[in-house]
Amino acid sequence: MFDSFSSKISGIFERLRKSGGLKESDVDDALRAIRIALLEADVSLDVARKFIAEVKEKAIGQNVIKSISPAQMVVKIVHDHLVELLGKSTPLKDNQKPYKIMLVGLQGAGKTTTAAKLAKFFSKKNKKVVMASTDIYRPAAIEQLKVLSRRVSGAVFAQSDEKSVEKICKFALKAVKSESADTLILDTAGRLHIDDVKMMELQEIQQDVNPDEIILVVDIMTGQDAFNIAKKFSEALPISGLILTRVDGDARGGVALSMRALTGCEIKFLCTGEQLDEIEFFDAERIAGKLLDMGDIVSFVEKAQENFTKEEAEETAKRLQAGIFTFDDLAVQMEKMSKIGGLKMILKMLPQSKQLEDMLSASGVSDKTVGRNIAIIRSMTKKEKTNYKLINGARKKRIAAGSGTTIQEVNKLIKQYESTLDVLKKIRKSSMNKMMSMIGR
Ligand SMILES: Nc1nc2c(ncn2[C@@H]2O[C@H](COP(=O)(O)OP(=O)(O)OP(=O)(O)O)[C@@H](O)[C@H]2O)c(=O)[nH]1
Ligand SMILES: [Mg+2]
Repeated sequence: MFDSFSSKISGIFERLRKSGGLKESDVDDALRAIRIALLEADVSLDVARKFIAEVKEKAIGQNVIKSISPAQMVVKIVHDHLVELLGKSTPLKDNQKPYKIMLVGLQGAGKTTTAAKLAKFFSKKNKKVVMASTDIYRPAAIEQLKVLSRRVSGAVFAQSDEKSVEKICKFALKAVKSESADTLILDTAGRLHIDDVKMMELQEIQQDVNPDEIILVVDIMTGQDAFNIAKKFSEALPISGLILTRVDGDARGGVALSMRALTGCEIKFLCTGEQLDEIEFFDAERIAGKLLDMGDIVSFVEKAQENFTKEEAEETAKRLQAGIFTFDDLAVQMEKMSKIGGLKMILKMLPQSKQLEDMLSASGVSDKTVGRNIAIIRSMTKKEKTNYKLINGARKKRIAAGSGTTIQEVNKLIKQYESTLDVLKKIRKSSMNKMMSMIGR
């Protein structure tokens, strides 16, 4: 569903990221492009406008810490806003027994298929499921659910000869009791239009069954109509959540994006095909991550925010500017970088990463050796750390023994440190400050 929206939006961020130094106009351009992508995905104009305005306000007010490029920050802000827009759903209360779910919706929305999918979903969670249908109107509708129920191992279809909705409900509740079932899934009849008669029948079922969830099944292909359907049903029944079906097509992703904002209804599941396991629990975080396809950046920014303070960053930058880079500095850099997910990931994400990669490969720092190298540095004396030329053969032996490493490893680290100093000297005059601020903070 989200494929084209997702690829558009990641394209926008890709360009933003490549632009390196970021001007406000770059952010503006990106936000404009995101707005268009939202509208193309069928997000309503109001929702798209509000979304962009909020992201912009947050982006401008944000204290961007320097380890993060502004582009990364924008990705993070957009991500968080997407999560908010999609809306987190409350966890299922399926620990209570019996847990009764009633499915409602317009004709052809996918209720019966979804009933079977849910039965399978809960069966897989080792719940004993009873399925029943009150659709006495469409010929073979009850049979349809019965046939589907055979494909759900362990589920019981409450087969009754009753012809009234009320009696079918009673029969279903009895089956739940006699089977000592955990879950009841009750399918109801769909109608072409929302009318009072239909709503009254549903209200009566609600009173008879007293369900824990009344879930509205909405076909996402109905587009903007989906909002009206949700509103109308909510007016008549205490809808506890939505299940969106036909989320397998590419278009109309905007319905999912704007549903929460426009109706206040929680989305509980997405159905992505006709097969019984094509249903997934609605997880706003995961969907936002998928939409942006930039989960790595989002978690990087989070970790960086946790691990680096602005003051620390400024201090490091000052020292580097003055040409000071001791073994302690190296240890701090290595430690911080390993904390925020390893060098490779950082390099992948930073602008100007080619230059940085050269520098780091010259310094020979790799994720694997970080722990051992830090141990070596900890075994050095204060003087050794600031003046590596003091480290002679005897000292190397002591350091190796103290850190549980070998003299070769100590030599290697010193060599790496030397070449880092060399590289630092070379690039200091140009854009060093900027670049080091990126790995350092
Ligand atoms: N592609 C796709 N098709 C679906 C999905 N869910 C249901 N369908 C199909 O949609 C058609 C209608 O589904 P039903 O489950 O019978 O819909 P209903 O709401 O029970 O219909 P009525 O009982 O007539 O109101 C069937 O052909 C299903 O296979 C979905 O998520 N994706
Ligand atoms: Mg049906």
